[in-house]
Amino acid sequence: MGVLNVTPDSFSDGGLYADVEAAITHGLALLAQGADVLDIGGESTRPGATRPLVAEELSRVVPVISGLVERGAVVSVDTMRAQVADAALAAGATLVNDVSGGLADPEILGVVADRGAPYVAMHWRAHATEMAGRATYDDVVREVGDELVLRVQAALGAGISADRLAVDPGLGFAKTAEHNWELLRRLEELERLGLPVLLGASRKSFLGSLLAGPDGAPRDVADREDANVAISTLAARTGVWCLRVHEVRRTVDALRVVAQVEGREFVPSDPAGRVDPA
Ligand code: PMM
Repeated sequence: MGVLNVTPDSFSDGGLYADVEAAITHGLALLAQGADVLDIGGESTRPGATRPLVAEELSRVVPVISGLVERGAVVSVDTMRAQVADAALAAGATLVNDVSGGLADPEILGVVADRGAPYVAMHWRAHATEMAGRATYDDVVREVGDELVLRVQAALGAGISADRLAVDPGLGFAKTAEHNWELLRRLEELERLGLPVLLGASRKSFLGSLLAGPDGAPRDVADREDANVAISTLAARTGVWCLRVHEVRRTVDALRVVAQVEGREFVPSDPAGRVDPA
């Protein structure tokens, strides 16, 4: 899954693709590098970010989604809002990636159910202005799993079928760096949910801290990609279904290596089925 943030303020690529044509060009480049799906988001969730108005979010994502779908892309919309999910699906998006797992706007679950779209429920506790204060756990892996079970139950209750669901532990969302590492150490434990797992390390700040220089300054965002590829490689070995990344080619190379080592052929799945968690 290639990340395409059409926001002025996302931490890694904010402002780069705010213009529709620039966004479409970048999306096509990610597809050429081997992305199966493009995840288009119009709201930055970086720690402390303020929310855009609904109209703003719609005007950012809908033209980019239509433009890329017209050019044959399979598109996911990264939104917590029912109204945006509905407009995105109407514009041709296939999948809804909700970082709040239906907590921010519970109506999103009904919209997804009505349209029969695949849905990714990410672990989330609070909006970006409050999430740092919610990063307290006794056992982060158990609690993230338990809270995801509740989100899955809500999705099923709203009518989304089990074979349309995937989950994501939400690296960096109401989690400290140590929480993220613990989740990565024990990723297999999420298998108890019985659902495909999506993972997005996408150059987040825990990688910047790990790679800090001798002066303690975090490694620059643009220079965290090798660490990101290492995570993708390890995650692929544990059977993660989907990796959400900014640099597609390097991740695809890593996945090809993993497939080779595991004695499998690397075959990107077919365009119709490739974003179907089932
Ligand atoms: N991270 C971000 C945005 N959307 N969606 C899912 N499913 N999982 C994530 O970890 C996730 C997400 C924020 O990171 P970005 O700035 O790289 O988009």
